[in-house]
Amino acid sequence: MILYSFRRCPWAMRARLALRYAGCAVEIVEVAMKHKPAALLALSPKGTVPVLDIGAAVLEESLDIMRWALEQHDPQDWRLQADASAAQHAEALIARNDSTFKLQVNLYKYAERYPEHSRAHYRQQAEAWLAELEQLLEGRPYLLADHPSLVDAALLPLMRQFAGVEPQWFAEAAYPRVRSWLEGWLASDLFKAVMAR
Ligand SMILES: N[C@@H](CCC(=O)N[C@@H](CS)C(=O)NCC(=O)O)C(=O)O
Repeated sequence: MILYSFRRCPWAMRARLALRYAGCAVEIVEVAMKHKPAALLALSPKGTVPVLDIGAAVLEESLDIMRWALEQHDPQDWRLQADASAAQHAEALIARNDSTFKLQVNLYKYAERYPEHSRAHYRQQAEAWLAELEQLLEGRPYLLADHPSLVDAALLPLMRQFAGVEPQWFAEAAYPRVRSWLEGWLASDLFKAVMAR
């Protein structure tokens, strides 16, 4: 199996996290985004990464890749099969992360391209999401359970990107649980392994 990936892409990151957690043996091909390999475009003309070629099928969305990986092996119940309402909540959070928060991070990170408002304004817009996650982390180390799950892995790469825009602001912001949740993931063997060069 081949995963077409780009090391710093948040969507590729979360696909690699799930594949590695599930112990799937994949060959990772690092794509030069300005020179996408013909083999990738032949499999997936839309030209985004990650793309997973499993032989019988091609998965072109990071979330599909994550779900496929967890179907292979899910020793810590990342799918939250033991708690149906948490699993539903996970879907809703991931959907908002991938739509609203993604747009907010884009505006915040590239504020100079959207001069209608200041970077601080775009950051404030995104803060509602941080406040919501902060509440979820009250009394537990992960977003929806006492153990890591799909939603943590799906959300953390974009939060990492958000935190990296103004690291000093993030370090001092009123979201200590989000900060330690993120720091814990970034320091984990799993995350380090998927970011290794
Ligand atoms: N919804 C897609 C998003 C993937 C995506 O947008 N990846 C970016 C890189 S971070 C990409 O490949 N963009 C195409 C390009 O830059 O040419 C997924 O979750 O897999």
